[in-house]
Amino acid sequence: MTTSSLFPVSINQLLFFSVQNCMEKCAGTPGIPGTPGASGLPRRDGRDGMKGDPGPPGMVSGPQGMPGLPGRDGVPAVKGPQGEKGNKGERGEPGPQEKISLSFAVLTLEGKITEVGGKILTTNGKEVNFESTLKACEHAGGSIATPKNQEENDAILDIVKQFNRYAYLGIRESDVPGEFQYLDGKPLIYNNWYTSEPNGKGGENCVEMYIDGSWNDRQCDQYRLTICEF
Ligand SMILES: [Ca+2]
Repeated sequence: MTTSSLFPVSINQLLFFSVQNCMEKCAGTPGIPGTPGASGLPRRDGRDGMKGDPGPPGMVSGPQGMPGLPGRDGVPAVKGPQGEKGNKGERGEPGPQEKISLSFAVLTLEGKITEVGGKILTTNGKEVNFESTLKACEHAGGSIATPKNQEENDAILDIVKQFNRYAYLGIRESDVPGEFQYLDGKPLIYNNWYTSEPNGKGGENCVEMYIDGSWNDRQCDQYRLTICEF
């Protein structure tokens, strides 16, 4: 007996059957992945592309920029013209000397003081005898009015006429009757005797001025306007 006799199908049929069955029912384990292939050689650059469209407009710079640095100093200004003169201030209080000058000016305006040739003539308005006149003027720091020229005589006359009173002069009869002299004994260098004066001949030792400026020898005990010179 042979193998063929024992099995109804041949071996080839079994193998075929076995492979076919395995392809349909028996999956195998996956194989190991192969290694990556090497990179290819670089290609040459392509040709330039077409020009693109223009981009959108840029942003306009905003208003809130950073403040700039301070500017440099300007050119110095030229000095302007001088302003107008201000109003005069109020007059201050007069000083001692100014008070004297002011008093003098007031008295001059009132005719109580007359200045002539550097000599000042004034009166206190009182009528006293000759001796009292001498004392009053000396007490004031002056002396009795003594005209030594026409100008001074006129100045004394102004006061006499203003008060309408006669006034004794600084002239006195000397030891020689009828001869008059200054109080210091010096001879007269000027006179203005009224007509027929002096006529006292030793009885009228003093001299008075009339209201026309002329002179008359007269007793010394009369009350006459006190006029002093300084
Ligand atoms: Ca006389």
